[in-house]
Amino acid sequence: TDSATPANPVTFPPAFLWGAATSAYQIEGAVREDGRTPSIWDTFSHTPGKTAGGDTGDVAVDHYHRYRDDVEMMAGLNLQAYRFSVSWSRVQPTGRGPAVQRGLDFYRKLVDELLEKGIKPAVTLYHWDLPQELEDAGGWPERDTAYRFAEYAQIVGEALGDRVESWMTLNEPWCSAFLGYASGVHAPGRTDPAAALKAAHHLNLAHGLATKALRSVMPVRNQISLSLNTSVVRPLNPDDPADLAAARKIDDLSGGIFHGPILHGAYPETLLEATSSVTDWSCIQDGDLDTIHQPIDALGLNYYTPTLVSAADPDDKGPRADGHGASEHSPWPAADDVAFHQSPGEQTEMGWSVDPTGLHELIMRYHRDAPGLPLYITENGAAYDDKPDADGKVHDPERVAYLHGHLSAVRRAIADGADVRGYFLWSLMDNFEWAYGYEKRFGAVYVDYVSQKRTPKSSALWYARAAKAGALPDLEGI
Ligand code: GBH
Repeated sequence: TDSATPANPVTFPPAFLWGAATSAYQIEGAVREDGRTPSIWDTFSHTPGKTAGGDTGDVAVDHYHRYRDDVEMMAGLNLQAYRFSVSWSRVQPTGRGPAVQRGLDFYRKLVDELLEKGIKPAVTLYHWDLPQELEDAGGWPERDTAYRFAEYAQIVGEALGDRVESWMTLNEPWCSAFLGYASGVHAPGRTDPAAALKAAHHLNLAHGLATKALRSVMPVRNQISLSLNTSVVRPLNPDDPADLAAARKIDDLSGGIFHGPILHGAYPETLLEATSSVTDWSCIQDGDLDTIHQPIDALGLNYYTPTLVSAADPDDKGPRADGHGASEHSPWPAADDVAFHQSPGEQTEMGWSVDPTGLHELIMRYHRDAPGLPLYITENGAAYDDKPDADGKVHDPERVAYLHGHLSAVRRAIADGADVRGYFLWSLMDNFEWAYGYEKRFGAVYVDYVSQKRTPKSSALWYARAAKAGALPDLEGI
């Protein structure tokens, strides 16, 4: 059930991993230090009009200088695992060639601090910050970028493979391809649907090539995976075949386009047909699908909210619920016949509806489609309008309820047979929320952006108790 009582707590398997997640550009700052060069997010955030308030990641939450204190804070919050990403242009400033040791050293030191505190590091190699030089050479729509990524993966794998067991190649390739190259609300801000579809294929190829490269340099015990943000797509009217077709199309464009080749070695036929007016898919070369279809050791799922769609009159696009800032350009290629609707129910500060049933549905889907593959929830969380009280404490009962609801959904999926091994709350602390800048706070820990002071919100304290007990504390007194 969803409501834990002291007599009947929602308990998790003992080995279940309680973690939190961040990404490099969102927290590190220090964008010009130790040889780091600009990534596409430096360029984009410094382009007027691209982010709320012109916010940039120049300082972010200064984690590059505060990582020791941050790890100590994680330990104080009983975290068992920490998922972070590596900034490619810190390691390979031009996106190619030899590594900068000072860049690698930062991650070595971070990992050593984590291990010393008994916190399991989980590394994401790419959380959207392509070296600008590679974008100048064509970016993800260019095939060579996939080979550059594999080279970078090998460098980081060689440097950290002895002490990091958990590896993710890509975070949410959907966002990289379609928010970056179709709607343009993310870096590099291009609005070319054909380029976005090519980017998607090259991201898949990059994942496959990097997986091979990592295997060639790392101990066999290490686990390789990636994090997908497959939409949980719901048809407005489940009895209307046109709405079901719309849902199918968005499911292909958000999920099948990645898990098709990665898990099953093929793109869905329905996807290839639906997008044929935009691309002939000649970017898929002989052997690519075999390369992409590498065995992986786990799958990471990121979930925030479901997506509600119906069929639309192509001339009257209808409402578009797009959680990523206004753009006249859709992130969905060849989907003018789909209308997007606000999902029912309570909403977070992002305008995203709170619906834990979607997380259960998502997990069960991969439990069925990828039998035997261990699953991790690599991101889940919510933005709320958090402010310190007069006593300096930050009370965020909505976030506690959000976490309780979603963790209960994870527990239900485990009871239903799914092999979910862990959960990473998004995010450890408030940070640079991409196009929304610092306006949206996803952290369990509050950050004062002037003093950089960290204050655990009540959700962080609640989650710390859950992590320690391996069970969800009830909501009394929150
Ligand atoms: C994640 O992206 C990121 O990995 C993380 O860096 C970020 O801070 C966090 O979530 C919070 O945003 O309505 O058409 O846009 C999540 C991005 C949000 C993408 C929901 C898909 C729904 C489809 N996802 N979105 S649409």
